[in-house]
Amino acid sequence: MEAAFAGALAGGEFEAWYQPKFDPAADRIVGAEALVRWRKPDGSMVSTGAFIPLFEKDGLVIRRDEYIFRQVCDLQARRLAAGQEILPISVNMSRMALHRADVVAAYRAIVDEYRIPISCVPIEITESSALSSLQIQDLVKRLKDAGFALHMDDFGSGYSSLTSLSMLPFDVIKLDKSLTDTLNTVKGQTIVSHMIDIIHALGMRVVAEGVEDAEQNAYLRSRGCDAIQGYFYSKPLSEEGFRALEQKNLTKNHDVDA
Ligand code: G
Ligand code: MN
Repeated sequence: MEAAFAGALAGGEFEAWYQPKFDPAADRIVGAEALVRWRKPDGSMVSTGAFIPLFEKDGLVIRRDEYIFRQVCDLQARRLAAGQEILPISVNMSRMALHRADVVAAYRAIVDEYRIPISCVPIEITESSALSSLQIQDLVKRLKDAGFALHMDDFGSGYSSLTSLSMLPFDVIKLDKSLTDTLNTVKGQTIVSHMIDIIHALGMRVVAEGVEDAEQNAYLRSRGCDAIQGYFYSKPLSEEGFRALEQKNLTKNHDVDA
């Protein structure tokens, strides 16, 4: 599997797919998250559930993350050249990046190489390891100093702690799907509603992940959640699918304005 993975990386078999983020109040696309997908030369897709956990422990993940980052910078550069609106597209950075001393400089150099605004490629990091929290703190600060917008991924799951909200300079907090899943209970609503207030009071924005139905969406919208990501609006899409959806969205908004 490891050899297959290295071969796939070299062979360009990894693709960035895009899951849109929507502003629930304005009902329009405000950004996207790039997610890795593996397409075999025969055209079949390898299930993400099957290969992501396998390589989370391996250094190959660092190269995969950088590859996807490059794909996203390339897409943003093409949008810029075409005079299109540049919506931010966030990329995931694995904790494995902690083992690469030059990761911040390398990412910054890629942004410069593609001549894109650094604000259009936010970085998502999971603050999930109590043991390495000092190292995470250092990485997050260095990314921030380099100019990157930072999104805390999967907040509310695993080892993510409330302390990190005050300690780390994130711009956006992404509420984990496990929190969204509790919205069918009054207790779950109470926690999420107050989390949104805390995050706003700290000067950060909130994205809810894994929103799958209209009730969850309506509640989050009523509580002022800044953006929604999940199957309710859209699954991750190929670049082509994402651009088509965006086009439809623009047309829709244009109709409303007219
Ligand atoms: O760790 P992170 O939150 O970056 O993972 C995102 C993953 O969650 C992607 O693989 C994506 O396909 C999946 N995902 C996104 N939205 C939904 C959703 O509404 N429901 C479920 N079950 N999975 C989702
Ligand atoms: Mn993510």
